[in-house]
Amino acid sequence: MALKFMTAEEAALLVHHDDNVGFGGFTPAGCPKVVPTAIARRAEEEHAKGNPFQIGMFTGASTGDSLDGALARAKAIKFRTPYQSNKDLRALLNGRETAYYDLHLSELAQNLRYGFLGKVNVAIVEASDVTEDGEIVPTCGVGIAPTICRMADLIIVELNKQHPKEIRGMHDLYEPADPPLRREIPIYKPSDRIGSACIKVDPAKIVVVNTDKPNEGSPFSPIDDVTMAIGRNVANFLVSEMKAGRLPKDFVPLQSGVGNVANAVLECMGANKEIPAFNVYTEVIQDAVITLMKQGRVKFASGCSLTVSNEVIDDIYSNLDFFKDKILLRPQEISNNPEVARRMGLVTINTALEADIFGNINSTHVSGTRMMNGIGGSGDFTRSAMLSIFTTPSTAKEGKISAFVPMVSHLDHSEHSVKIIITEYGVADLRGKSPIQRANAIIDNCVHPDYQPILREYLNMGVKGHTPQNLKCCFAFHEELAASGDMHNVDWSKYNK
Ligand code: 0RQ
Repeated sequence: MALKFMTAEEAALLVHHDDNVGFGGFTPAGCPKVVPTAIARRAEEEHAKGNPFQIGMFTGASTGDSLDGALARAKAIKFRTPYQSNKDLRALLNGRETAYYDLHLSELAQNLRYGFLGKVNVAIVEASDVTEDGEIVPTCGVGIAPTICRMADLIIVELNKQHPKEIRGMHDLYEPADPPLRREIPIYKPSDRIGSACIKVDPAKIVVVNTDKPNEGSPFSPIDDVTMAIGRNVANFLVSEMKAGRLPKDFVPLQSGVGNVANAVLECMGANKEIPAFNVYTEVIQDAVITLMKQGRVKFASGCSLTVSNEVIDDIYSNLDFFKDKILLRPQEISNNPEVARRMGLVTINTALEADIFGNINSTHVSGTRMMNGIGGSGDFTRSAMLSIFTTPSTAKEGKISAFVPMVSHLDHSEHSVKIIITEYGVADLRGKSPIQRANAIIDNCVHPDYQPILREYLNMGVKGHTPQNLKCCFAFHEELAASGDMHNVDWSKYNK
C-alpha cells in the first residue's frame, strides 16, 4: 500500500485541540521538529482567532527547542510529562500554566499502556526509514516511540534525510508484556539484542512528512577545574573499589547522567588505565562515550539515544561499519529498566542539585519549589544500582550557595538509595554508616571549606534522636536562603528560638 505524504502544515491540521500527542525521541536526539513547529504555528493562529488550542504531551525526556520550546512559546501545552529542560517550558510549569507530571522515565510507556495517563491520539516520530508495509526505523533516539506508535490512532512520521537508512540494525525495540504476563527482560549483558530493528505498525495509520532538519544537539562547555576534579575523584574512587575487591576486575556496566560533569567523569575514567575497557548501559550516550569507543576504552554502549554533538553524529554515520556492532538504541523502558539495572549490577553516576548532610538528594527543585528539569532516569538507576554515586560541585551560584544543606528542600533520592557522594573536594562513602557518621563523612570530604563550620555547628546543636534534624531551623533556613540567595553567615540560633 502506498504511503501518504504531506507537508508539516497539512500534518499539523490532523492534530486537534485537547488531543494527547506522544512524541518519539529522547533528549533532542531523534525528536520530531518540523511538525511540532507547525502545530505551534497553528496554535498561535487559533489563539489569534479566539479559539482554544492546547495539546497534552508525552515525550521520551527533554526534547529540542523546535518541539518543547516552540509549543511552550505558543502556549499550546495543556499538560506535559516527563523530564524537560527547556527554559520557556520551565517558566510555564513554574507559573502553573502547564500541568507537569514528573515520573521515572522507565515507567512512562507502561503507564500509558496501563491507561493511567489517558488515550494517545497521535504519535509523532522521527524516522530514518519508513516502508509501505508499515516498518518505521527511528533515528538517533527512541524514547517511547514503539508504545505510542502502537497505541495511537494516527502516526505522523518525520522522515529525516539527515539520518541514513543504513542505521537500521542499530536499534533493539522491545516492549515487555504487562502484568500478570510479564517475564524477565532477557538482557544479561549490554550487547544482548532482544527485540526488533524497526517499529511495525498498520501502514494505514501512517502519514509521512519529509524533512532534512539537522539534530538540535548542543555542544558541551569546555571542562573546567571543578568538573575535572570531580571526574578524577570518581575515577580514582572506582579504582580503589576494584583494588578492594568490591568491584570485579573486568568491571560492571556503567550508567552516567547527562551534562558536563558526566562527560568529564567519562573522560577521566577513559584516561585512567587502571580501569579496564568497560561497557555502558545507560540512557544517554554522550560525546565522551563515542571518543572512548574509538580509543578502545568503551567496548559497547547500550542507551536510549545518541545525545551527541552534530560533529559526532556525522562521525558515527560516516563510520557505521565501526560503530554499528558497538551501539544499541533501546526504548527507555528497557534502557532504564530497574530489573535489568539491579541484575547487571550497574555503577550509576548522576548529578545532584542539592544534597543534605545525611545523604538525601534533591535532583529537581530549586529551593524546594521551583522545578528545574525533572527526575529523569536518575531514580530508575539509583535505586537499583550495585553502586549508586551522586556527583555535584560543592557550591552553586558563584560559591554563594553550598550544595550541602542540613535537610534537602525537596527529596528525590533518599539516604537508603544513595551510596556515594563525590565533589571536587573528595568522596563520602555512606555505606554502612549511621546518620551522624554519614554527616561527618560528607562534611569532612565533600563540603566546601567555607561551609564546613556552619554545617558542623548544625550537627552539634544537640538535637536528640537517630537523625539529629532541627526541623524548625530547616524550614526557616530554606525560606531565608530562597530570599537572600546567599548561605554565608548563617546563624542557626536565629531560627531556633
Ligand atoms: O542554574 O543554569 O541558572 O546557572 O542549577 O546546574 O551546575 O549547570 O548542573 O546542568 O549538570 O544540572 C541536577 C539539574 C544538574 C541535572 C541537574 C543551579 C545552577 C544552574 C543547573 P543556571 P549545573 P547540570 C540522566 C539522568 C536530574 C535528572 C537526571 C538534572 C542549574 O543533572 O536535571 O539525573 N538531573 N537524569 O546554578 C540553587 C542549588 C543549585 C542551583 C545548581 N543548590 N541551589 N541552584 N543550581 N545547584 C538524564 C536524563 O534523565 C535524560
